[in-house]
This record gives sequence, structure tokens and C-alpha cells, in this order.
Amino acid sequence: METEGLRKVEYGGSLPVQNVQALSAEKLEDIPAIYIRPELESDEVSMDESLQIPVVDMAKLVSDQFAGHDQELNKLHLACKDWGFFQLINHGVLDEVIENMKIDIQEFFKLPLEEKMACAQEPNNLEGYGQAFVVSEEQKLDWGDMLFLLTQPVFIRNLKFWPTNPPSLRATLNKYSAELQKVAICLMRSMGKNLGIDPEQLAGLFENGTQGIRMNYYPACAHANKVIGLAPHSDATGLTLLVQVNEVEGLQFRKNGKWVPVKPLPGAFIINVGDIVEILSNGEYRSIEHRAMVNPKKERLSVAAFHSIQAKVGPLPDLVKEKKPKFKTITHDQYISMAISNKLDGKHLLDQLKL
Ligand SMILES: O=C(O)CCC(=O)C(=O)O
Repeated sequence: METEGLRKVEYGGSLPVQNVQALSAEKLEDIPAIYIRPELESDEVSMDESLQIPVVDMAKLVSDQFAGHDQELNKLHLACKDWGFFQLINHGVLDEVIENMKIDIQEFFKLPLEEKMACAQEPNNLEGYGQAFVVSEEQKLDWGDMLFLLTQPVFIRNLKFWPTNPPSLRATLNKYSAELQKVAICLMRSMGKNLGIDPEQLAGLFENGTQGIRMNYYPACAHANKVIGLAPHSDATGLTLLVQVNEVEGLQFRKNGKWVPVKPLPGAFIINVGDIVEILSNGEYRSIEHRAMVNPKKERLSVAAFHSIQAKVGPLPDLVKEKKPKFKTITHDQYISMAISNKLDGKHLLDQLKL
């Protein structure tokens, strides 16, 4: 599939709303109604401890000399087909790179509001410090703030949104971004093998693609069972690599109508398939709805790296030679504008593209 040429991508914007960290510091007895989610009362959260996402060992995936290589490829294939989520161990990214990312982002969110606002979002631009996907005055709001930055390729970086404090953050993010991009591309190669296509085709799309990193901060909330940190959504991008920063759990994904809490393994990346990979794979792989919940006593932080393509979005031609395409093919620009107008809204974007 040909790429459409790299350029700066316009990701639309978010309406400015109150900073949640500052709001939570007011220690209000009642929180504003705009954060209260009545739907949570009827939600079912799975208590089944055995329902945990698959764990994939990257060292076994990359080398065919490794005993268990084929089984690991199969494990990855089933994880992408049946779960849309997995944890990746032995990924080769040094602990130090991940730990520095965790330390620096915690330092950033600890800064006084005025200092963080030096990187504030601007109208019609999702990058910067603020909130995700607020598109109407009426919509319910998430109990969280975030810093979103476009990180790869290097020339799309908009450094005015990159914090200068803590002083090490820019270099830390630069290293983290490059390392995770390598892991994502490597996984694409294995997914390509599993899909029975030229692995370089899928890897190449992501090599020529983009990466954005969202650093999420969910303050503690005394009414944690009534609010959502990040509303249910599937990722409009291709592949997401997430780390939970401070041991506070909160990520849940939807399986068989229930919300299943993820228990992160130390040092692992939590990986999920996004809408673009579901489309490229002609529906073979699944992007799954997930959400972030809030803790009543402790703040929660996470760092999500989103990997995407800069090419037409549609099933890979080699996968629809003998099979009917399940999705329309549209230009990258059309895809981006649909993704923005759908905001974080379940899986509506995919439904609109289904044939
Ligand atoms: O905070 C989390 O665990 C989930 C984050 C997430 O889903 C996102 O940033 O899109």
C-alpha cells in the first residue's frame, strides 16, 4: 500500500475545560455533575482473576533460532485475534529508559499549574497539556489531564509543547520514543508473518508512519466509583504500547460485555491493537474498547505510545485477493477527519467504515 508522503498532521483540538488536578486539590465534598457517570451503576466489572490478557515474549518472537519461536508467533496471533490486548515481556527496551520516563513525567505533573500551562493545548491542536477530546459543552468530562505530543518522525515535533522542566524530560522522551518505535515496527513484522503477507510490507507502513505519546494523569477522587479517568474507546491508531507509571491499576478492557481489569506485569508493555490494524488486517485482528478508572486514594499515571501509518487506510491488498474486503479504503486525511469527529466514542469509527 503506497504511503501518502510525510507531512505535519492536523489532529484537531479539544475545548478548554477546568484542570482536573487543580479541581481535585480543592477537596470539594461534591464534584461537579459534569464528571458524574450514571452509566457506571449498571456496569459489570469482571471479578474472574483467571481472565488475564496473554503474555508474549518478544525475544522468542524475533529469533527463529529460539526454541518456542513458532509457538510464540502463534500466541501473538491469537492475542491479536481473540483479545486485541497482550503484555510484552523481554522487549529489549532497557529498564533505565522506562524508569527515566516514569520519573520525569511524574516530576512534570507535580509542577505548579502555571508552569505546566507553558505547554498548554491551543485551539485546533490536540498537542500539549490539557484534556482529551472535549468536543461539546454538554459532554461528560473525564477525571484526568494529559500531555500529548507528536514524537515521530522527529520533524513533526512541535517543541513549544515539549516541557523544559524537568530539564531531562525532552532527552528522556526522545530516547523512549525511538525505542518504542523500534518495538512497534518489530511487532508489525511478526504480525505480517502471522497474517501470511510479506512482513516488510506491514513493518514498512509503520516505519514510514507516525508516533504520538500521551502521558495521562488521573488525580485521586473520593467519588472514584462515579467518575471515569478516560472514557471507553478503541484507539483510532494502529498499535499502542502502554506503561502504567506508579503501580496504581485502572486500565480495563471490554470482554463478553464485562469490563476486565488489567494487572500489569513489572517491566512489561501493555499492548493493544488499534482500529487501523483491525482495518489493515481485514478484521482478522481486533481493536478492543478500553477505559481508565480512577483510584479513591492515589493518583494514577500512564504513558501511552500510539503508532500509526501515513497511507491510505483499508484492508491490505494481499489480504483481499481471495477474500471480500470488510472495510472501505479511504485516504489518510479522510480517516483523520473521521477519527476526530468520532472523538473517544466506543468503536463507532470502525462501524462507519464497515462494508
Ligand atoms: O491510562 C490508561 O491505562 C489507559 C490510557 C489510554 O487508553 C489512552 O491513553 O488512550
